[in-house]
Amino acid sequence: MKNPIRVAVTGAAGQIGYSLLFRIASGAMFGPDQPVILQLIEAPVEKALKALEGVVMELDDCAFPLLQGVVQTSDASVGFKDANWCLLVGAKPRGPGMERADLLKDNGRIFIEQGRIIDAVAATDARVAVVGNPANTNCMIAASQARRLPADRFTAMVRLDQNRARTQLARKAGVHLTQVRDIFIYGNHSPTMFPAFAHATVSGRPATSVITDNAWLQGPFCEAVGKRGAAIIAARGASSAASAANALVDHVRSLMTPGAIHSIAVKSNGHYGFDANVWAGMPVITTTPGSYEVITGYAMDAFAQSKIAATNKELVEERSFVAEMLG
Ligand code: NAX
Repeated sequence: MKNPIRVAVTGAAGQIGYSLLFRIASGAMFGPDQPVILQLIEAPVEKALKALEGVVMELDDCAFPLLQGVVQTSDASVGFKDANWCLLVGAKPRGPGMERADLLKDNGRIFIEQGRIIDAVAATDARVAVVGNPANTNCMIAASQARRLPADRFTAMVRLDQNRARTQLARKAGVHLTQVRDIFIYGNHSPTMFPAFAHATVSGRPATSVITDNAWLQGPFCEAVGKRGAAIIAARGASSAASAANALVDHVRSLMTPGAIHSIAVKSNGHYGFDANVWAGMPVITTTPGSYEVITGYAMDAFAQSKIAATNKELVEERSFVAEMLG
């Protein structure tokens, strides 16, 4: 029997948590022979903690063979203790009439605190994946607090956007989505993100030679991927949850699979013209479990450069709203 992986999850009683925890405990994230211990962190709010109790009762009732323990707490220093993976799903939602700058600052305070505590108490090999919005900037903020853990351990999720883009291309081309490869997301997890269709392939051929409607690729395709979250809210009356949880399973599983090529938001280091020190979506290849290298070789045409410039501008602006918090 392998040693269990300790997985800390914030926002564990929320919508995404409710789809996510059962998949982690069933082996979908780390594999069918990898035991896990779930360390579930909720806000210190009675309703949330009560809901978490119910979720833990349901985890008990699943009798998952791989689940070796569950911690439930509102104390982040207990929840992140010795965690190998820290999945930061909980965040403050945007309230009615709330300015984007205020949302960034409110979440900034949460992610400063969580980044500091993770750096102090998580396992030496800890990896952090941020889902709570604004995910890229929250990730940058958490990483800013790390002294022990290197910045490349902090990633944010753009995999839902990659999965959405893959399905849209497959539909347009009239093929099964497994025929679509190498579609990567650049920039912010927001409507400014850029799904770089020029590098994608469909059935082994360049996507642009299979889908020759360039106006569709540049317009409705990019827009549909960027605004898919809003379309789901309009249809379902609630934001994406099961698909977001599924994307996080994909994000972590790809990061644990050497050779996997996928999109994650990482510290830019100036790649593809992104400002150094913002966290931007880009393609990576997993090298060893949990580690990756950015794939830097994709050429960007004028259209792609303009899309990257726009999403970079938004990331730089988000950073400026919280600059004084970063220390
Ligand atoms: P919910 O509002 O259902 O759940 C969030 C949970 O987080 C709540 O239970 C709340 O009590 C908890 N929480 C708040 N502050 C906390 C803190 N400081 N510590 C621990 N827990 C805390 O939201 P849900 O639908 O689950 O979405 C969670 C986050 O994911 C949101 O920020 C949402 O915007 C974001 N999303 C990100 C996506 C992505 O692709 N990166 C897609 C889906 C989703 O919209």
